[in-house]
Amino acid sequence: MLTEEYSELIINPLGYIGNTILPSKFSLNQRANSIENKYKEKKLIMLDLKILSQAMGKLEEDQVMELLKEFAATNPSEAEALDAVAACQAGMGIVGELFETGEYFVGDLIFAGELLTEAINTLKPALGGSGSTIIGTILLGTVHGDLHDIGKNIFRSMSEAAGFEVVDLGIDVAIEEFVAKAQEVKPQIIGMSGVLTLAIDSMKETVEALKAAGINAKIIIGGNPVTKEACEFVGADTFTTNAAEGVKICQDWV
Ligand code: B12
Repeated sequence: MLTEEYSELIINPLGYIGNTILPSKFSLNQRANSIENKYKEKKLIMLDLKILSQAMGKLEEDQVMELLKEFAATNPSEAEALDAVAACQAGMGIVGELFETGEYFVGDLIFAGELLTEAINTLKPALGGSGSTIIGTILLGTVHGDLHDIGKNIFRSMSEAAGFEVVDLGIDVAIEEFVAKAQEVKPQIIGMSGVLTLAIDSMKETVEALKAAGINAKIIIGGNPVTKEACEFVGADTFTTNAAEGVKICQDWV
């Protein structure tokens, strides 16, 4: 896994290679070259996830894009790209905190959303190509009252790459729209996204309406505020705050 080996290397950036300390007779250059070779050997990349999160939190567009373009050029694996997505997500946590403390304003949230979309687009090639065989259909949308869609879009891209056909209803999706589309496309799975606290109530209302209409698709909810308790309250089958985990669950369901 990238993160473990990578953290070894960032904790000890020059003197160590994995658990091996290079004897001091080696010059700094030799040490640096050996580290570079070690990266090459293990197909590791010189992406500092902590610096990426911080740059994202500080909304340093040039730094974020430079880091990610260099990273994408190394042809990272999907797991490595997911580590980078998680680092970007952590950066959004910093943005959220600075918004709450009054240092950032709505304009900064808008910019953060644009920067995150740009960042994820750079990582998309590594997040999997589109599957040729359709393994199932997912009806997806951000629930009513909520306009956030970056996490939903990540889940959509990854589900499509895994072979799902995704019918994406977009953002602020009315309950009736979920119900009507579910009756029309008869998906095996319904995915609901939301990052506002109020999204949990919207999810509950939507799930109740779907059940009342006799729709028996599996229901998965995702987004920052979802928890086990929220899932029970909503009446969904499961929940996750991680798109990759969500895709695995959906694969197990079909
Ligand atoms: C960017 C952003 C915006 C952008 C959104 C742009 C866009 N196109 O989405 C804009 C500027 C529009 C915005 C608006 C607002 N925002 Co805003 N926003 C954010 C911010 C900084 C990042 C959100 C984000 O994209 N996170 C990164 C993604 C990748 O994470 P994620 O959504 O959790 O998704 C991951 C998983 O959860 C999962 N996933 C997501 N969905 C699904 C679905 C399924 C089915 C599955 C399986 C998985 C899955 O996959 C993803 C990858 O792993 C957050 C701060 C934060 N900490 O999150 C605030 C935040 C969510 N916003 C907040 C607020 C208050 C607002 C506004 C009310 C501000 C205002 N005064 O106008 C408005 C609300 C508008 C509305 N009605 O929705 C608050 C919410 C507070 C609350 N508790 O409700 C937050 C938490 C900031 C804060 N700390 O105060 N925002």
